[in-house]
Amino acid sequence: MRHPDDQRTAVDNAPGPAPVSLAVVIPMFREARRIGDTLADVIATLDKKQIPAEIITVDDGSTDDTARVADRVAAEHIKNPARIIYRPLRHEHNRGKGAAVRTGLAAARAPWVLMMDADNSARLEELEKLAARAERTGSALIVGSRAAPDAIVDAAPSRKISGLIFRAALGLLGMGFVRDTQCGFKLYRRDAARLCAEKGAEDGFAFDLEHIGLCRRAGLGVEEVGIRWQHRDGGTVNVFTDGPKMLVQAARIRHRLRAVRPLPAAEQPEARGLVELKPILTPPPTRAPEPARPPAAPVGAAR
Ligand SMILES: Nc1nc2c(ncn2[C@@H]2O[C@H](COP(=O)(O)OP(=O)(O)OP(=O)(O)O)[C@@H](O)[C@H]2O)c(=O)[nH]1
Ligand SMILES: [Mg+2]
Repeated sequence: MRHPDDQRTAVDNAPGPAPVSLAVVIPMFREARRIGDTLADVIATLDKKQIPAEIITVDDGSTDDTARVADRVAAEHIKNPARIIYRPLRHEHNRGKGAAVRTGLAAARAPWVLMMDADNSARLEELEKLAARAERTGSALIVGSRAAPDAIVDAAPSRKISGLIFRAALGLLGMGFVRDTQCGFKLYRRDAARLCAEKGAEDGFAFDLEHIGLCRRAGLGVEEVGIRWQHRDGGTVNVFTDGPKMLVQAARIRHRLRAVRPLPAAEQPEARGLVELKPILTPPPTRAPEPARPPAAPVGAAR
């Protein structure tokens, strides 16, 4: 069932198709201290790679200065608002990361949507690895991973161990779809984004698991790609309280996923016209080399 807030927040002032290749969705809850640097880095990276993009921030009912900081940094750093479109969305009340990501996915108009955490633990630089895998495999959901063999992770051992425990528990539930379901860095093709926005129901931190399960069951293809991850202090996930809650959510998700059927071929045509990956894969043209200068006169030759 749709939350009454969904309508208000999923529709903003920019309906219709946008001339963008990528949407970057950032869920935020009390991120006033961390979102500024993240947003500045996202904008700089989009500029460097010359990717036309919309940045969709979803403030999940924060009571601090999150929205104001994000607005200020966007206004200061976006130099070309036709190429980088800033779309701030907001939930009146805190509903959870899963609900915020759904709002962002529903609002996105780009052919590809990157969901990333507000603390920049995985930088937008990592997008290329995910896009390359999407191009190679034709899969619709590419999940960044801290547990793939080629991942480069800087995090406390306790954090890694809790990740392993969660993964083992998911295995027991028959939900070990990928090594790292929970990483806050995932690339959705538009059809996958729509499916998750429409069929996803999990508001809490386990929503990632539901998205992976939905895309798998719908036959859209899910891939896992190792990324560089830098743990940042100031996080909100508490492994002791949120861990058990997430396992309850996982069991609920498993139950709901049983009802999901593969998408009939007629509902998958987006997949064919959607592989507009070039703009996010191809590096921008490098500047033409400067014309060769005439050789410098030997020292002391023209006195
Ligand atoms: N919308 C929403 N987002 C949240 C909520 N809690 C956390 N987030 C967002 O979820 C993302 C990840 O949260 P973090 O606080 O970084 O989590 P963490 O404790 O660092 O855990 P890891 O990043 O997995 O190591 C950030 O973008 C947060 O702003 C919430 O209640 N609602
Ligand atoms: Mg974090």
